[in-house]
Order: sequence, then C-alpha cells, then structure tokens
Amino acid sequence: HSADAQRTDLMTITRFVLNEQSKYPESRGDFTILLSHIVLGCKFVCSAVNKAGLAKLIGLAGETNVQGEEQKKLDVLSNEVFCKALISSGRTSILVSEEDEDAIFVQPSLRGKYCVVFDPLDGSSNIDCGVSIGTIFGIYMMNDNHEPIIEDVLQPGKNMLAAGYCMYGSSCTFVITTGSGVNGFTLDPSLGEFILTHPDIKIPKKGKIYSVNEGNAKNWDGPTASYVEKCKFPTDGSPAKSLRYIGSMVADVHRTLLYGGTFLYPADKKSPNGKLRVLYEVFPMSFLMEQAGGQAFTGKERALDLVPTKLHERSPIFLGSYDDIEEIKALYAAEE
Ligand code: AHM
Ligand code: MG
Repeated sequence: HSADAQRTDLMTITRFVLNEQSKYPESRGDFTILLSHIVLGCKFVCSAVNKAGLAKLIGLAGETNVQGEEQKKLDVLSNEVFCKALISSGRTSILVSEEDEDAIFVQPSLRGKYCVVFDPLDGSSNIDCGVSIGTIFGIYMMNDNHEPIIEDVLQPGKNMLAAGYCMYGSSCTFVITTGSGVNGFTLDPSLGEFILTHPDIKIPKKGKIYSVNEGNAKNWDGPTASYVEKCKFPTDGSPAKSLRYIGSMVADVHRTLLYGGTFLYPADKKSPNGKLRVLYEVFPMSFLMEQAGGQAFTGKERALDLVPTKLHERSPIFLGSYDDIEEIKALYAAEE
C-alpha cells in the first residue's frame, strides 16, 4: 500500500517545506519562497549540466560558439542563474558565492531577511568528464532590521537556519536540513518536481569507507597520517576500509551520508587550512552531517563552532559517521 501511496500522493519539496513551516505560527511563507528560488536554480543547472556535452556549454569562458556568441563556462552560468534567482526572490539581503570575490548586497527594494552563502557549481575539475558535480548552499537569517553588513554572514555554522546541496549525478538529488533532520528529494524530470525519496536520512554509526585525496599524503600532519594508516592496516582485528574518492565534495559527502564512513580534506604542509571553504562548503556539509547523526570536526573543534573572519576562509574538515569521527578526534587530542 505504501508504494502505491508514494506513486499517487506525491510529496514534493514545496509541500514538504510548507508542512515543516506550518509548525511555526509566525512563519509567513518567506522561507518557502526563498527555497523555491534555490530549487529553480538547481533545476536550471541540472538541465545545463545534462546538456553540457551537446550544447558545448563546456569550454573556456570567453570562447565563442558557432553563432559567434560568447560562451559561458558552466560554473559562470550557474553563478549568474543563482544570483538572479536569489535576488528576484525578494527574500535575501546578502549573497556570498564562491565565484565572487565580494559579497553581493541586494538593492533595498528587493531586500528580505535571509542571507545565502553558496557554491553554485562545486567540483569543477569533474565538469568536462561527466562526473557528478553539485551546488552547495547555507542560509542565515538577519537578526533584526538593520542595514545589512558583512558580519551578518560571518557567523558560526551553528547559526545557520538551513543548508543543503543538489547533486547532478546519475539522477538529480536535493538534500536539505532545516535543523530537524535531513531529507532527500529526487528530480522527476517528467514532472519537473523534486519528490521525497530519502526521508529522514541517518548516517550509519560506523562505516567501512574513507575518502581523502591521498596524493597529498607526504604533506599530512601526524594524526591524519595515522588515521589513514589505521584505515588500511587496522590493529584492532577489524577489516581494512575501502577507499572511495570522487573529488567532488557533494558526491563524496552524499555517499558518506548514505553509506557511512569518513570524508576528509585535512590540512597539509602546503595548505595549512586545507582546501575547502568554511562558509559554503564546510558549514553546510557539517550541518547536514550532524543532523543525520554524524559529526564534523576541524582537527581542533566542532566545525559548526568555527567563527569565520573572511568570506572565503578555508578550514580542514573531517566529517562522517559518529564513531569514525570520534576516532579522529582522539588522534588529534593525543597529539596536544
Ligand atoms: P572547486 O571549488 O574548485 O571545485 O574545488 C572544490 C573541490 C571539492 O568538490 C572537492 O572535495 C575538492 O575540491 C577536491 O580537491 P582535490 O582535487 O585537491 O582532491
Ligand atoms: Mg567549490
């Protein structure tokens, strides 16, 4: 019966969020409107990614196509679409995109109470070979009615109201938390709607997979090196772990959420703060992990406690199954 209900009683993402918001009597639908604009951006990028090989959307920015029009690189195009969709929602005040050096302050007539930080198309090295890529976003709320200032987005991750990602893979998957669990939706291309397919995602307490760019191993610090060594040569009689690394954070984190295990982008001698950006990569993924029952750690502290001082700040990140991250935390604690 439940399979039949799923086929005829479709839980779209809009319906799901409206249901969630109805728990808050003060809610006036602003969040639902903001989210529908984010979803629109994701649908556009999904369709552009699927056509990329055909439409010659890929290639260098500045190149011209056969009609002599300038071609936009997929990540530049995605950024434009998200910025325009977010501004036109009338619900945002500040936007921070990985693609733009400076934050965008929305003009007063279109301002709303939310600030959105996002990476419109993450995993750019995977675009041209058709491997999964994704969009990552986080949402903060302005506290009162002051003139927007940069400090409104330089807040610790634990202040985020919502976060999520959309993965453009073998199917298009949208995963979101608003602070009460994690839910996943899959785009039904024939309907143009995201349908709830992964309700209440919980990450396994312990996993059999680790995920890291091992090409950086010669520059790792002690705890990272000993953790990876333990994954390969366990000393407690447990079987060795499998290595999976796509090099697209969205895809690597999505697998970690569903199958369990760890994803790491640690510090190394060449990049003492790792590679991934705090606001629109580390925070949203850490929020999702915690909401799914996992953990996210920077090597020093809970990732969501970090207070960013710059828009594009980086941080090392270790996230995944609860027990596995405990192990990493113990290795770092032993070093101090
Ligand atoms: P990008 O923003 O330039 O696409 O880089 C971010 C990506 C992440 O998706 C991924 O986790 C990481 O870079 C992979 O980096 P590396 O190639 O160093 O392993
Ligand atoms: Mg990125």
